[in-house]
Amino acid sequence: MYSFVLGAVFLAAVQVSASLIASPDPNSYRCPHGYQFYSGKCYKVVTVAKDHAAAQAHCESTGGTLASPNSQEEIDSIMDLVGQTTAVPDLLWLGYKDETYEGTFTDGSGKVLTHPTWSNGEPNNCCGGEHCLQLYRNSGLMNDLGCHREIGFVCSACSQDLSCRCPALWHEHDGDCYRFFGLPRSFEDGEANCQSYHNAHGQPAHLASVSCQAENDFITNFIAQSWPGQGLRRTWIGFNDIDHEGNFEWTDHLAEEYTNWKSGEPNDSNNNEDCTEINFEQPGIWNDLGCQTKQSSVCKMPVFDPYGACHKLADIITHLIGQCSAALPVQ
Ligand SMILES: *[C@@H]1O[C@H](CO)[C@@H](O)[C@H](O)[C@H]1NC(C)=O
Ligand SMILES: [Ca+2]
Ligand SMILES: [Ca+2]
Ligand SMILES: [Ca+2]
Ligand SMILES: [Ca+2]
Repeated sequence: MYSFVLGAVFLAAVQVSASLIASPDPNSYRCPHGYQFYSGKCYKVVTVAKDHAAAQAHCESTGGTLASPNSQEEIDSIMDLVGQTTAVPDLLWLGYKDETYEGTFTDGSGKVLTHPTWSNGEPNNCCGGEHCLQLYRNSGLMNDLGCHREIGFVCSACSQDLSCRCPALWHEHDGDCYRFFGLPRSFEDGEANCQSYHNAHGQPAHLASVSCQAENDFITNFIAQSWPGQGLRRTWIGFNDIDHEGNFEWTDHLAEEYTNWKSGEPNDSNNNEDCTEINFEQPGIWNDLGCQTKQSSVCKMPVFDPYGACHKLADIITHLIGQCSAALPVQ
């Protein structure tokens, strides 16, 4: 009897979740104000003409970023929304730029454009330099255009659903969100900068921890991609022995044994090296260094997962009837 009741509750829960996934109520997705949920993300087509920097600032001030589609599917979504909007200018900004490394278009999170749909003869870096990516309203094809031009644009933002789990400009990889910051900062300032960001659970970012070789490889490539053409970027990660000399700990309290020190490191040179950098002399290699050194930093936070706080079936049921959602603050 008891197991029958439990079974019925289980089935009901499965049915409720299946119906939620199959026919989502658009209002159940939490998009920033003014954004429209479409095919897994939130979008906003802006018809007021702005230059690229002002367009990006507008998107950021409304909780998103300039849209940076990287699949035909996402371009199709954007074209659908553009088609449903009136008075859209012929030219629209997307988020990619190649001003850092000519010919390589990246968005603000370091994501490289890998599936461009260039218009014939583009990108041509015409007329003394064109470094911003523009979409044609009618064809959905791309062109590089001077960033100062004032045209329409498309913002996108994360909806707090299962498909879009990192904040704007953060890169999702294997259950975490990463972001590279090129502005030179001390270890402490780098960590404080990371902690000024959080996911929709309210969990803050920290300087990245590294749990295994695969993650070390990912972070190494991510740094290289985020700043293409700039050589090896020595970058803070979260490992430090500030509290107890010789006893290294992660700022996010990760408890894993993995390290990737250069041989002879950590050497606590001049009794004054308590913080860890990656990319010391060779890609991916660690060194301890004085914490006041100012250099790049890489941050990491767990992805937002609406069910992550609710692993147990009972918790999922509670979530579905609305109580658990109190633990999931709207961003
Ligand atoms: C100790 O590490 C520093 C880098 O933090 C390096 O410049 C120095 O050469 C190392 N010292 C020795 C003796 O290996
Ligand atoms: Ca260019
Ligand atoms: Ca062009
Ligand atoms: Ca030390
Ligand atoms: Ca050292």
